[in-house]
Parts: sequence; structure tokens; C-alpha cells
Amino acid sequence: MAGAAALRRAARSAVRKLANAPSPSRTIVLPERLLSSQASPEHRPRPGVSASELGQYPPERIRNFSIIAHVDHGKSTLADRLLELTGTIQKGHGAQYLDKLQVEKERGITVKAQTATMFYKHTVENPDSHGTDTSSYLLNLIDTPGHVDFSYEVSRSLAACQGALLVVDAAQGVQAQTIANFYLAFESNLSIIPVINKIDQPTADPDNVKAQLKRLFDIDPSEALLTSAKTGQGLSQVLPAVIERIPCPPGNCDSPVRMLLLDSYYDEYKGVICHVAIVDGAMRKGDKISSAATGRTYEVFDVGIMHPELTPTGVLYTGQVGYVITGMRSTKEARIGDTLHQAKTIVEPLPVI
Ligand SMILES: Nc1nc2c(ncn2[C@@H]2O[C@H](COP(=O)(O)OP(=O)(O)OP(=O)(O)O)[C@@H](O)[C@H]2O)c(=O)[nH]1
Ligand SMILES: [Mg+2]
Repeated sequence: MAGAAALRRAARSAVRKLANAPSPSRTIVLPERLLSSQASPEHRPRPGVSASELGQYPPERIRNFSIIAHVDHGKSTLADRLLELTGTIQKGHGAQYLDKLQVEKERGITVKAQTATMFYKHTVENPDSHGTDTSSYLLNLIDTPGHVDFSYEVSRSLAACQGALLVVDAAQGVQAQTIANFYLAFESNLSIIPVINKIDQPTADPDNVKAQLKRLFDIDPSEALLTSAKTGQGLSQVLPAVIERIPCPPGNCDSPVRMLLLDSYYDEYKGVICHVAIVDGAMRKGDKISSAATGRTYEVFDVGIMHPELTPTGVLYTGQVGYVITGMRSTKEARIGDTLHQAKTIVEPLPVI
């Protein structure tokens, strides 16, 4: 059995090795044509979610989680099913919805992490009233690539999360990137929910996978969820587990705004779009924000959530993950891991990712 101290030592050493290894994700250059996303009708923006609606989700009602796994174990398919289950997308859209890039559609693999915000009603039994209580939650899901070349995408996604679904193919079992990604999540102190997927396959052996998870990661077999993202079996347990087992984001709602810049891309019409996680405070359209890395100041022209496309809200509150459009002219100004903060305010930069 891997004891907690031994596990932590192994995780540290694995994460150090990953950090020192030349990162192919930073050196691989994909042709521009393959990196473009095509806006199909279902990928076009939807009507906005109002600021007052978003204000109903304080940190206690928010969960931020990644889906991590070895390549092809079913992360993006599971993400699709969760988006369908919450009504964020319609059923029957075909290939993996969050694999938006041309290269992902052509090759059937994920190369870029994608965030999507979902609204979900969670019902629990109330022993006092002998009835049930239902509360609404805002869930931010980040689908990550499983291929080793893109592991940097996983590390930076985890920086915006408090938990992760560790998906393992029920027939293949634990593989190289299962181990590497488990260590990344473990070292980031995330709550890890094991999900044994593809249980519909004739060669599925969930008991063997449970034994592997126990032996390698000291995960209690009873914690594993058994799912088939293909048939839908077991999926109804996933979001209740996310709410019950993953902590809400920490952060101070009353402090000046401080946010982590997770990713950026250039849109022909809107300019630079930054993905951010709000750590403290709130950011509103019209606010002035500064970059801790460059010292430059920008005005917030648009802000919103990925629901699952750009959906303006006019504001993002503590613990929420979304996008911001400022006057940045080039993605070179948007440094991944930078702390963006309220202009003319001195803040402590967030830990480097
Ligand atoms: N039989 C079966 N096939 C599945 C299931 N979930 C996913 N698949 C299939 O497995 C293949 C890979 O699925 P993806 O969702 O793209 O896997 P992924 O983990 O996102 O892959 P990368 O992002 O490239 O690492 C696809 O052909 C899916 O249709 C499942 O529960 N059962
Ligand atoms: Mg994928």
C-alpha cells in the first residue's frame, strides 16, 4: 500500500521531473489552419446570463474541477455527457463538443484545455423535515488533453480547480498519463474523484482497476464511480460527487479583485480573449485592471462565462471562472499565470503556475 508520505514524495519527484523535462507543449507548433475553430451553429454565442443571476452563486455554491486521464480514456465524451445532463448543450451534436479546434476534430484528440460553466440543481435529503432540499450550483468543468505532449495544459488547468475527476478506462486500466496526472493533482492538493469509465466494454474489468488505484494511489475502492460515457450508465452519480467531495473555491469576496490568467487566444473580431479564474473580489465591465507581470493597465470591455461559448454576464464574482476582453493587442501581453488585479492597488501576486 502506498502510504500518504510515500505518495507525497513520489508526487513531488514526478512533478519535479515534469517541470524539468523539456515541455513539448511549448515547442510544438501546429499549423494556423489546424488551430482555427469553426463556429458551427451550436458553437455560436447564446443569450447572456444576467449579473444578478450570477450573483446568486457565492463560493459555497461553486465547484471548479478538471477532467484528467491518459489519452483516449473518455474525458471529452464524459464532459459532453455532463454538459448534456445539465442542459448546457443539446443531445446528439455528434463528435466531442469541447474538441473545438480543427486539429482536434481531424485527429479525434484533445490538444487544448477547454472550460465550460454549467448550472446544476442538487437535491439532498433533509432529515429534519423528512423531505428534500434543492440548491443550485455553478460548476466549472475543464476538459484537458491526455497526450503527454500537452501536459502543460493539464498543470495550468489544475491551478483553477479544487478537484479533479481522474478517469480510467475500465479495460486499459492505469496508464502512464494516469499516473503523471494523478501526481500533478495530488501535489496541487486537489480532491480526486476516481471515475472508472467505459464499463460497457466486453473486456472491462473495474475490480482490477479499483485494485490498481488502491495499490498505486491508496484510493479507497469504494470511492470509485463506475460509468459509461457511451451508454450513460452511472453518470447521474458524477455531479453529486463533485458537489459533495470537492471543496468550494477559497477567496475573499470583499477584497479588491485578483485573478489568475489561465489562457488566452486571439479572435479576429474581438481581439485577445483571456480565460481567468477570479480568486478574490469581483470584476465588472468598465473596471480598470492591471497586469502584475507587465504593469500595463487595461479597461474591461466585456466579461462573461463559457456557457459553453462566450456568454456575457457583465461581471465575474469570487471563485468563478470565465473570460475577459480588454484592449490587449496581442496574446504576448497575456502571460499565462499572470495575476490581473484592480488598477492602482498593490496586491500580492498569485503563486506561479
Ligand atoms: N465503449 C466506450 N467508448 C467510449 C466511452 N467513452 C468514450 N469512448 C470512446 O473512446 C474514444 C476516446 O474518447 P475521448 O472522449 O475523445 O477521449 P479523451 O480522453 O478525451 O481523449 P484525449 O483528450 O485525446 O486524451 C472515443 O472513440 C469515444 O467514443 C465509453 O464509456 N464506452
Ligand atoms: Mg479529449
